[in-house]
Amino acid sequence: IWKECSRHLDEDVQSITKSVVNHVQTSLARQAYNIDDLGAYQAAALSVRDNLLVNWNDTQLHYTRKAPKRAYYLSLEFLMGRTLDNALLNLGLKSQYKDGIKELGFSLEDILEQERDAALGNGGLGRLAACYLDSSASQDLPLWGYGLRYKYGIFQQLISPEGNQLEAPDPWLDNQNPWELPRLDVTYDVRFYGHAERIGETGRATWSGGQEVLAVAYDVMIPGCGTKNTNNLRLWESKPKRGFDLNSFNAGNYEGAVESSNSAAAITSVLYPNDHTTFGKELRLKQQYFWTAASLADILRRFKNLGKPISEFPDFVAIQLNDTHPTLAIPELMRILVDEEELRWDKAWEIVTNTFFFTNHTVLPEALEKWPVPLLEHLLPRRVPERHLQIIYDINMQFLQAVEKKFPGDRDRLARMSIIEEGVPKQVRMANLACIGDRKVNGVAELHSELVRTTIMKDFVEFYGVSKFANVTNGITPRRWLDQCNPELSTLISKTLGIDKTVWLKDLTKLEGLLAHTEDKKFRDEWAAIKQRNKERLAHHVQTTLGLTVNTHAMFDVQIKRLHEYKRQTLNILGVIHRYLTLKAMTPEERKKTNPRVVFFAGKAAPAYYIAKLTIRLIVNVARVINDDPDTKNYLSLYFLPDYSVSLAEVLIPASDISQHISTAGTEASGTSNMKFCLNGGLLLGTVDGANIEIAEEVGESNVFFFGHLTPAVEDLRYQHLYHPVPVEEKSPALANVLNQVSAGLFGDGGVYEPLLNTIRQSDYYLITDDFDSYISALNMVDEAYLDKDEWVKKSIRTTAKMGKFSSDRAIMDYAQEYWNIEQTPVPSS
Ligand code: 26W
Repeated sequence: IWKECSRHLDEDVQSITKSVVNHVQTSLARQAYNIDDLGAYQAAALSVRDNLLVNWNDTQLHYTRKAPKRAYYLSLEFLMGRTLDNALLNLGLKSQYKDGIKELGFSLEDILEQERDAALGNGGLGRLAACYLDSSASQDLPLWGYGLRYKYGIFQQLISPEGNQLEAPDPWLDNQNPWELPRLDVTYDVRFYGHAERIGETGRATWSGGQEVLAVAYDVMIPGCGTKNTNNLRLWESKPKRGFDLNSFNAGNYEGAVESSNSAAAITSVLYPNDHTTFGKELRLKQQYFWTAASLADILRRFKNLGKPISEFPDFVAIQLNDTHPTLAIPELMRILVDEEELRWDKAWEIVTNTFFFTNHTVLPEALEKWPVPLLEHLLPRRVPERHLQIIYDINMQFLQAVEKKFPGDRDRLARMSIIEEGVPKQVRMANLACIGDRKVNGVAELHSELVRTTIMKDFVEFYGVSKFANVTNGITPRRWLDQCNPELSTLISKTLGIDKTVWLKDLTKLEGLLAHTEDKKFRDEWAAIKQRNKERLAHHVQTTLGLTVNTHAMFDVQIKRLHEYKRQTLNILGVIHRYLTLKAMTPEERKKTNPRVVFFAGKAAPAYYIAKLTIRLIVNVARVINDDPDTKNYLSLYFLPDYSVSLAEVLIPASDISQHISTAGTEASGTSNMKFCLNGGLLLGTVDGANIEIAEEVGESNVFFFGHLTPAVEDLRYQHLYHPVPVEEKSPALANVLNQVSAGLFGDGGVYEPLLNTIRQSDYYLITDDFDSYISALNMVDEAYLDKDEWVKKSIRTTAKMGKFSSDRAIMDYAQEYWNIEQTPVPSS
C-alpha cells in the first residue's frame, strides 16, 4: 500500500524541487535565490500540503460515498506539535524531500526547526487526542476531531533570573499556518443569552434574542501512515456575526461598537492554561458551549445529507466526549431533537444516550467540573423556561425518580447522584450529567478505571451495573514517538527485525522480535551507541539554547510533565538535594566510585498555581548552586529546561536512561510519557500508579524500578497525618535534613520556600514524607543497575520490545470496536 500510494505523488526529487520553487514564487511571492530557512520551510510545507490535499479530498469523498458510521472526538485540546516531519514520514516522502531540499541549498533538519508547535493543549489529555487522530487515520477509521482554533496556544514559559516562571503569549499563527484550510463557507450561528419561549403545551420552545456569534470552520489534515486515508480535524474560530454595530458607531459610540465584535472574537482567543483545577470562568463556559453547539450542528447536517430518519442517528454517529469539557453537548442535542426535530422527550433521550461516550481522565476532586447554576442561567437562554437548564433539570428529575425507585428512601444517595449539587450557589456536576447521558464511561488505565468504579462513580455503578464502566488503557503513536523522534533507533529496529518499518509501526507487537537479539553483542553495542548519540543531541540542544555544557557520560535522568503537587516534582528535587549533600560528605576517592548523574526537569505550572511555581524556583536555584560546586559537579548536575513542548519532548525522550513517573499512588490516571520513554529504551522509575503498572506487567518487574506506598494505603496515611502526625525528623531523618538545609538558605533565601516546605511538614497530602526513604533506595538501585552497562542495555532492549500494547492503534481500535461500532474504511489507492 505504502509504495502504491506514494507512486502517484510527487515522489521524484526533481518534481519536489520544482514544486517547492513554484511555491516560493507564487505562494510566498519571493525570489527563489533569496529565501531563508523560514521561507524554505513555508514553501516545503505548502508543497507537502498539496500532496495531503489530494489524499484528504479522496478520503472525504470516499467516506461520503460509502456513508459508514462515523466517530467524532470532541476535545477542547489537541496538542499537535509540529506537522511537517510527521506528514513526510506518514506519506513516505521524507528521503525524497531531504534530497530535494538539499538540492535547493537547504538542510531538511534545519528547515524542520522553523515550524512552530501547534500547542493547543495543556498536557496529557491534549496530546492523547493528537495521538488518537494519527492512529485513526493510520487505521483507516472514519473519525473526525472537533476542537477550537485558539489564536494563542499554551503560554510560553520564561524563567526569570530569580527562577520564577513568567508567562508570555504564544502567537503561533503569526507566521501563517500552512496546515489548515479555512472553510469560510462552513459557518454556524451560535446564540448566547437571549430567551426561550415555550410553545403551548408541546414541551418545545423557541429561542431568540441575545448575542449571536459565528463559528467558522478551519480544517486540519491528518495523514495516516502508509495509507491514503487522511482524516480531518475541524477547529472552530469565533467571529462577530455582523461585524460591528454601525448604529452605535454613527452615534459616536465607537468603543461600544467594537466591543461586541471583540467579545465574539474573544471566545476562541486563548487556551485556558489550567489542568486539574477548575476556575468557573464565564469565558471558559462560553468556549464549551460555542464549540459543542457548532460541532453538533455540523455533525447533524452531515447526518441529514444521508437522508435517513433521525431515529437512525446513533447508527451513523458516535461521539466521544474527551473529559467533561463537552458535556453541554448532551442538553444541546436534547434541545435540537425536542425543539427543532420535534421528537418526544423519551425518543430524544434514547438517541442521546446511544450516541455519546465519555472518558474520564482524572479522579482528583478539584478537577471535576462544576458550573454554578446562575452562570449557566445567565449564559444560556433565559426566562421561562431556561432552556438548557430546564433540559438538565428534566433529565435530572427523571433520573432521580429512577434512582428512588431502585433505592427507596435513600436520600443521601439521591443527593450524591443528583446532577445538581445543593449549596450557594447550586452547581451543575458535569461528570454526573456526562455519566447519565452516555452509553459508556471509561477510564484510561486499569487502576484508574477501577478507581472510577469504586470512588467517583460508585453510586452510578450500583445503579447502572458495572458493564457501563470500562477501561481503555491509553496509547501513544509510535510514528511520532519512535520513528520521527528517534530515526536511528527506528532504522536499527527495521534492520534487526528484517521488515519494513511500516509493518512494525502499524503492528507494534512485532517489536517482540527484538528479544531474540538481546544476546547479540553487536546489536547491543549499536543500541547503546544510538542512545549515546541521542544524549549528545540533547546536550547540543542545551548548549545552543542555554549555553550550558552537559556531561554526556553521565546517566540521564528525566522528569518532564506539568508541574503539580500530585506528580511530585518536589520528591525528585528533594532527592537531588539529598544526593548533593551525600556527595559533599564524601571524600574525593569515594565520589569517584559513584555513578555520575545529570537530572533534567521540564514542565509548565498553571499561572495561578503558587506551590507549583515555587517548585520551579527551587529547582532552578538548586541547579545554580550544585552545577557550580567544584566538589560535586562531575557527579551531579541539574537542568531545568524552559518552555516544555512536544518538540522539546521529542529531543528529551530518546536521550533518557531513566525517567521518573512518581505520582502519589492512585493520583495519576495513566500517564503517557512513561510509554514514550520506554518505547525509546529508557527505563522507568515510578510508583505503582496509572499505566506504570501495566508497563511493568508487560516488561517484567525486574526491568522497572518501583517504590512507594500502594493506593489502598494512601487514605489511611492521610488520616494519620491529620490526626496522629509524626514529625519528619522521626519519619525520615534524611528528609528532615534536606528540608532544614533548604530553610537555612543553602539555595538562597530559605524563607522563600517555607510555603512549599510547609506543605510537606504539615498535612503532606501527597505523602512525600512517607515515600522519601523508599524513593532514595530506588534511586540507589538504579545506580547499582547502571554500573552493569551490559545488563542495562539488555533491560533497555527488553523494555522497547514489550511496548506493543501501548500503541495508540490498539487503543483506538478498542474504542472503534467496543464502543463506537465503526469499521475500517480504507480509501482505494488509485
Ligand atoms: C477543567 C480543568 C481541567 C483541565 C484538564 C481538568 C482536568 C483536565 C485534564 C483531564 C487533565 C489531564 O490532562 N489529565 C491527564 O490525562 C492523560 C490522558 O488520559 C493521563 O495520561 C494523565 O494521567 C492525566 O493526568
